[in-house]
Amino acid sequence: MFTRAIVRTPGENFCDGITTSRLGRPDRRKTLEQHTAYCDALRDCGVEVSVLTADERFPDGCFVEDTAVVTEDCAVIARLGAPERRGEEEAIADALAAFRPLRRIEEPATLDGGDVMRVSDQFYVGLSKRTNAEGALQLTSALSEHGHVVSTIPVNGVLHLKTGVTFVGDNTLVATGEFAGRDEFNAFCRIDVDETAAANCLNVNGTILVPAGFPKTASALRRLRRPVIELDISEFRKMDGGLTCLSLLF
Ligand code: CIR
Repeated sequence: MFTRAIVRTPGENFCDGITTSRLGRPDRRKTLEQHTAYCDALRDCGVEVSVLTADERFPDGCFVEDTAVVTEDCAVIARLGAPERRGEEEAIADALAAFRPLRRIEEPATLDGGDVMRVSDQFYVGLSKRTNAEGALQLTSALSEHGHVVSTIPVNGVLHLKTGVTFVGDNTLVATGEFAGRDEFNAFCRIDVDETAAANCLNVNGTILVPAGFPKTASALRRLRRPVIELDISEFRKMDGGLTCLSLLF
């Protein structure tokens, strides 16, 4: 069960962050409304939400997931793969220090939390443009001390591993594109979706948050007989972000 979340309010310059999408510029008012609705949904799932203020040095700072990997034993502070995002992790490390002993990913390693998918004691780490093999190795060293197992998965066509595949509980993965039908995931029940932006779902204490606008994925998830909340995150998608990216849950 998650009891806490850390999120960060999108800054005035959110639209100056990194993006490959061609969906246009985020609207400031809608961005803030969607962020507030996201925080409310986390609270509805029983999570106490700490909202950090924006830091205008970091337009991508609201995508806090990338800055750390938090387990019940420790918080591993990331060294972000995009050089212009480095530094975002410091405010997060300060916030997490109250709750967990900190470990750090050190140069030359890079690691973004969006590349780390946890399934119980198993961690899948995507080797992507943002996360390198040394990053996976250093994460393995930090987590294996606590009995966790880490394996790597190549990521080619999307930003992060969890852009294309997420674990929603009940031994079930939601997967799209290069991750649908992948051998490494044969042991799971699978919801393979062709709505590519819909695979980034978030399981919060048994409730599944799914991005709004993807009816096939939402109805496949409802068949799991678990509560499903659809959240509009159109403005975050414009900056390549999804549901998991917006919080650190622990
Ligand atoms: C970036 O390119 O780093 C941000 N604009 C989006 C990060 C999204 N984070 C995530 O998928 N975990």
